[in-house]
Amino acid sequence: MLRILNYINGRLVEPMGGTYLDNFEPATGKVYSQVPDGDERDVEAAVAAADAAFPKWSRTPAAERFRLLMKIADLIDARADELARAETIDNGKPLTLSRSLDIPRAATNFRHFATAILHTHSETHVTEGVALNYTLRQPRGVCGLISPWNLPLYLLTWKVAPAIAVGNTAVAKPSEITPMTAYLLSQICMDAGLPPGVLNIVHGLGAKVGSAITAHPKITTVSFTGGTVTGREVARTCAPLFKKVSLELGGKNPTIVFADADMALTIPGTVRAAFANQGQVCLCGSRIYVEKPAYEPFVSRFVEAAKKLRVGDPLEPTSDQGAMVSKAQLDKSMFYVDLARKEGGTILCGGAPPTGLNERCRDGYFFQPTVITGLDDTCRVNREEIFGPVVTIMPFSTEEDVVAHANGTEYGLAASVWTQSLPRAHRLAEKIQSGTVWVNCWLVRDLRVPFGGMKQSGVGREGGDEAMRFFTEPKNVCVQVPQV
Ligand code: TXE
Repeated sequence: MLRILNYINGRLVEPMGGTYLDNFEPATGKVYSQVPDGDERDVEAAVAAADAAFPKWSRTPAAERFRLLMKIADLIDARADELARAETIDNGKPLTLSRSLDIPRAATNFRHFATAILHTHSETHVTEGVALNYTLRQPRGVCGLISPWNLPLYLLTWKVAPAIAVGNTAVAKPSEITPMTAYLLSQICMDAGLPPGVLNIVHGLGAKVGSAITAHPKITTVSFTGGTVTGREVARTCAPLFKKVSLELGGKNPTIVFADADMALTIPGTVRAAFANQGQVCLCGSRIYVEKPAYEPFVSRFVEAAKKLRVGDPLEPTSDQGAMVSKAQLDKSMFYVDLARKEGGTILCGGAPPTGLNERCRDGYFFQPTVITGLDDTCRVNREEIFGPVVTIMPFSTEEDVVAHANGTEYGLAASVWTQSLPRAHRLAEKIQSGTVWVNCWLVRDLRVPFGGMKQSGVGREGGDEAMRFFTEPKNVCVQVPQV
C-alpha cells in the first residue's frame, strides 16, 4: 500500500505521530493509499523550516525565482500523464478532464506568476516641494495555504505559485481526501531544486493540521479555499491574530438564459456549467433561470443533453462524468434530491446512481446528472450549496425578476448570462451580485483578472495583480526633498 509523506525542509518525511489515514479511490470505494495523519508537531517543523528559509528566499533575485518556478512548470508538463492519472484516481474526475484542465492549469499557474514578478511596477507620489513617496511591496513571511479536494493540484498551485513567486515561504495543506498530486508536486519541487523550506506540504485532517496552520503565530497570511462553514472557522481563528486572510468559499451560482440566446451555444455551455467535475466546482451553475418563452424547449433540450452524458469509470476515455469525490458528497446529492421531492420538485432525469458500471466501479461513488423543475427560490434546494450534479431549472418573466432571483441567496461567487443582446448583457453584469459574470461562456479564465466571491462566497480576491498584492505588504517610504 503506497504511503505518501510530508514535504518539510526539502525532504519527504514521515508524520511525527507515525499514524496514517486511509485514502479512498472514489471510483471503486476502496482504500488505495495512505496519507500522513499529521498534527501540530509536523506543522511546527514546517513553519520552522519556512521561517528559516524566508530571509534568503525573500532576497533571492526575481530572475532566480522565475527560473525555479518555470522549472517546476516544465516538470509538471513532463509528468502530466502521471499527474492526471493520480488526480483522477484520487478525485474521481474523468481522466480526460484531469489531463485537459487540471494539470495544464497547474503548470500555467506557475508560469503566470513566474513571469509576473519580472514585470512588477510600483507607485510614486510627489509631495511637491516637500517629499518623494515611493511604495515598496515586500513579501510578508510564512504563508499558510489550505486547499480543497475538487480541483486538487489546480487550486493548490493557484496559491503556492504567487505566494512563493513574490518571495514568501509557505506551509501548504491539501485536502486529506485528495493528497496524491500534492505529494507528486513535492517530488517535482525537489527535482527542480527549490531551496529547502520555501514550500512545505503537511498532510492531514483539517481540524488538526489545518487549524494548527491558521493558528500558528508565525504564519502571517492565510489563503483558504473550501466550504463556507470551514471558511468561517478559519476567519474566526485568524481575526484575533491579525492575519491577512483570503477566503474562496462556496457558491450557488445562477445561470440566466434569455429567449434570444443562441441555443446551439447555450445548451452545451449551460450543461457543462452544470455538470463539469460532477458539479463539484464552486463556479458551477446550479440554478438555471430561463425566460418564459424559451422555457419549455430549453428544458427539453437541456434534459436530452444531460441524459447523453456518459457516467462511467473515470479512467475510461469515453466517460464524460466520473465518480463523486467521497461517499459523503454522494450522500449529500442524494439527500438534496430527496429533499427536492419533498419540496414539490419534479425530477426530470437522474436522481440516483447509474446502472451499468463496470465491475471495477460497482462500489464507487457515482451519481447521474440530475435536473429538477417545479421549485421556487424559497426552497432549500435553491438556496443551499449541493456541490454535486444536481441542478434546478425555473422560468422567469422580466430582467428585474431574474436579477432578484439571481441575487436572492447568501452567496455571490459567479454567474453566467446567455443572450444575444449586448446592452442587456452589460445591464445584467452590472446588477448581478457576484465576483465573476460570464456572458455566453463559462469558466473562461484569464489569470490576470481578480477572482473571488462576495457575500458568503468569500473575502478578498486572488488572481493576477490581486494575488501579488495579497501576498505582499505595501510600505510607503517618504523621503524629504531638500529645498534648493
Ligand atoms: O471542505 P472543507 P469539504 C464546499 C462544498 C463542500 C463543502 C465542504 O459544498 O460540500 O464545501 O467540503 C481544510 N481549519 N466546497 O469538507 O472542510 C480541509 O482539510 C483549517 C467548496 O471538503 O472546507 C481541506 O484541506 N482548515 C470549495 C480544506 O480545509 C480546515 C471546494 C477544505 O475543506 C479546517 C470544496 C479547519 N478547521 C468544498 N477544516 C470551493 N470554493 O471550491 C477543514 N479544513
